[in-house]
Amino acid sequence: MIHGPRFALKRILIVCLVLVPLVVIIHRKPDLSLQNLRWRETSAEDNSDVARNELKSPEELDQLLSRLETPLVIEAAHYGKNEYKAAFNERMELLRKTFAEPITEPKSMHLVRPVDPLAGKASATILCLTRNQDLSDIVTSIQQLEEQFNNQFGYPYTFLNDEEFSDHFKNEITRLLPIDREVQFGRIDPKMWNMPDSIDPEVFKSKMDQLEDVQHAEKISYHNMCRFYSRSFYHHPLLAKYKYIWRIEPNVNFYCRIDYDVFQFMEDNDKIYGFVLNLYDSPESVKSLWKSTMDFVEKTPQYLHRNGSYAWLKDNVQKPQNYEITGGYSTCHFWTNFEIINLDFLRSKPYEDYMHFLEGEKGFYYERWGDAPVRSLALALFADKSRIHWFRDIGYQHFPYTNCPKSPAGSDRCNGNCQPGSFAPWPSLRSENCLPVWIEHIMSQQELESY
Ligand SMILES: Nc1nc2c(ncn2[C@@H]2O[C@H](COP(=O)(O)OP(=O)(O)O)[C@@H](O)[C@H]2O)c(=O)[nH]1
Ligand SMILES: [Mg+2]
Repeated sequence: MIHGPRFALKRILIVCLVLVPLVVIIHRKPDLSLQNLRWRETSAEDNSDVARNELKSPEELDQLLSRLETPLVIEAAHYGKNEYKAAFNERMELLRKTFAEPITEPKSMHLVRPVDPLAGKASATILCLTRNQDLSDIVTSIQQLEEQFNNQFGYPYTFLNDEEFSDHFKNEITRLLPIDREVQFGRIDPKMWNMPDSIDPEVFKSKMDQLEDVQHAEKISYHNMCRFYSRSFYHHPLLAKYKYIWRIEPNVNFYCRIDYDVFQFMEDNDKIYGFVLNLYDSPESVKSLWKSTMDFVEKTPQYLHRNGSYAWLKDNVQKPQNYEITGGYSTCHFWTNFEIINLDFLRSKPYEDYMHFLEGEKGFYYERWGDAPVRSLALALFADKSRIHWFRDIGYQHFPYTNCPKSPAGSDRCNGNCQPGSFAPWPSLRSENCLPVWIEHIMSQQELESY
């Protein structure tokens, strides 16, 4: 009798402990299916490999390392012209079919609309690295991004430059945006930007003379930019308070309205990286990057993610010469002029250690390593592939490449200024598209069905 009320109290407590969180979950995310819940659980678990020091066994590490040594299609090394053509056509057909499907926006779960109290509230900024003379080109990019997305969400802008922004630049940008919009202008510390002392300018020059066919190889400023975007930008004090950035560049086009908060989408779906275009690179620009990366991986194999995007790195079918020249890297990479990044990934130990190692390899100057292949290698090796999202719905162009979704009949979401499924103005560039590898070998069923 004495224990009766206590027992009842205990029961009430247990019921509350179980029911209250359940009610909260159901209330917050009314459309969470069991499948989605599982997806969240899996990616959260996988992501914490390094952080939780979940050591992989020597056998598992051997398996992962051997996948990094194995080309995607072993027989492709002996393909004749006809076999190559058949394989290439199959990939183009996959692209054609994918882009023939009308889409709007992720069917996902819970999209945050402009009226939602969470709209515009993610810890995020739109990031533009520009020079003063790029003003008119960055204005056209911003006008379109505002019109298609940001006038509904009001995310702040951060402008960075290796020189001081002129008053003219700052005034024009401020005039362009609504009066209450937060805008920051920052100068980059020369130590973050300039060629470091470890690089010998004479050696740099002689190496670049040999790379004359590689775009921008002769421009020191381009090397500075690639190194900055690879290993430094996320340390800029103006970005310290943000978790996400959306990078934009001068002179890009946005063709379709985005009526949901993409940063909240990243957060809600546990994504760390969003891209729209995915290409092969000039192999001469990254001739030793794969070898350096494998040296790093051999020193730190525990950083490898067991659900990494390895097949994408190992494609040897479409550009066998790239695979050959780099000693085993397809050169597939996310085209980083558009990227939405969870900066926690860049600030993580695997990424930072990798950047430190690459800096010592000197390829930002003695070759012309781009931030795109560097970022892509880090993501493919150290991140769970299910946390990388192809924003199929974002109509985008940075010359000469385009991502142009097809809309359902009657939809006015896209403005008609791009041809659905178009990729490049010249057919000869079709082979530069690495998206078919991503679609076929990396995307899960869930991702494939997410539009
Ligand atoms: N402030 C500054 N920005 C640069 C410099 N070089 C390139 N950028 C920026 O870096 C990004 C990439 O440069 P871009 O010329 O578009 O390279 P591409 O797209 O690879 O041809 C753009 O946002 C440029 O505005 C530079 O020397 N100074
Ligand atoms: Mg550009």
